[in-house]
Amino acid sequence: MISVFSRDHRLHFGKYELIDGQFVTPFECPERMDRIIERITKVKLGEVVEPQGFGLDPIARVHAQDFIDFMRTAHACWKKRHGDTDALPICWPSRTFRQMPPMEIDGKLSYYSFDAGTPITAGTWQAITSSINVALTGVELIQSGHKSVFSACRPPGHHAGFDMYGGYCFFNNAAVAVQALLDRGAKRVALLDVDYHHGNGSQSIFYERADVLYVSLHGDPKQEFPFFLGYANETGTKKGEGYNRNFPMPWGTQWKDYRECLDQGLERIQDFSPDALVISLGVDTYEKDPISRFKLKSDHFFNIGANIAKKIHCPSLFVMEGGYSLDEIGINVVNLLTGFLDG
Ligand code: SP5
Ligand code: ZN
Repeated sequence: MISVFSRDHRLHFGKYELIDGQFVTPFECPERMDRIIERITKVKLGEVVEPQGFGLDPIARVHAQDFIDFMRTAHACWKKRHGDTDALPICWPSRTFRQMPPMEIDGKLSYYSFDAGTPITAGTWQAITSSINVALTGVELIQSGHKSVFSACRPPGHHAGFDMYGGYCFFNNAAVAVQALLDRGAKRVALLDVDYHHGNGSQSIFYERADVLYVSLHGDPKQEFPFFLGYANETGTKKGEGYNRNFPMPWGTQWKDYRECLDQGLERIQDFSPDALVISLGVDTYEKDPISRFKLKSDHFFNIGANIAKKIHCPSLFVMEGGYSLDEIGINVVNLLTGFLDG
């Protein structure tokens, strides 16, 4: 399988995220991607190519223009006020507040974000635009005839919504890829999200649409981040009614139960008969993941890939999302991809 990768991911390297009441070095760190690429090279999964540039237009197909402009200028504005530190929000326009961006950068960060775990740094803009190019180069390769491609996106994307960042995500790489596939001729695209966390951004972006089926397997939002979306009764609205499917699972979920949900999700995708499949590939369902609570073992990622390949027979683009166990992230990602190739 061919992979797309850019060294620019290293330019996004926050010093702090707020988690469990403490500021710690972010779990979403450059070493994650280094480990993945190391493993891909070691097992000779296939060629690793650099991304082409696609500009900002494909991003604007999914994200608000004011949000894109904010992202481009956020750290420079922050630096003027506070120096070259991580830009982090400190309060949010919850419920009875007015929903409008204020003038000052501190308030703008709050308006456009939903958590304090997602620092913006001097290099974030270049890293997130490169990450989008990595996803879009994957689309290009799929359209030039590759049956499957791995886009080694970092930072990840599935928590990022129309005009909102958070959960380590800024631009939604998978959603931009889905929209690009549609804009280049696909009639229906399925987005399968196997990251441990619900992809609230991906769900909300496509929630009213019937040309994109979103299927997600994740930690139950009544227990788990992002807490406020991802319930089973969220099935889509308007034309999108029936084109959103959530499989929330409790803490401690093991392969047996996970597999049943995966099978149901894949059956729904089969019924949809998509022209292309995008997989939001997170491996934070792993038993030793430091911030998650599912119990999948490394071998099970092989099974996930194989089950996808057995049930869905259309061009498939894998877009990297989460996974924070540095010692096994490479093994788990490559297991899933090789399982898919062998399946
Ligand atoms: C892309 C992705 O996987 N984003 C995940 C963002 C998770 N943010 C923090 C979740 C809070 C986890 N709390 C458990 C702490 C374990 N000690
Ligand atoms: Zn995750």
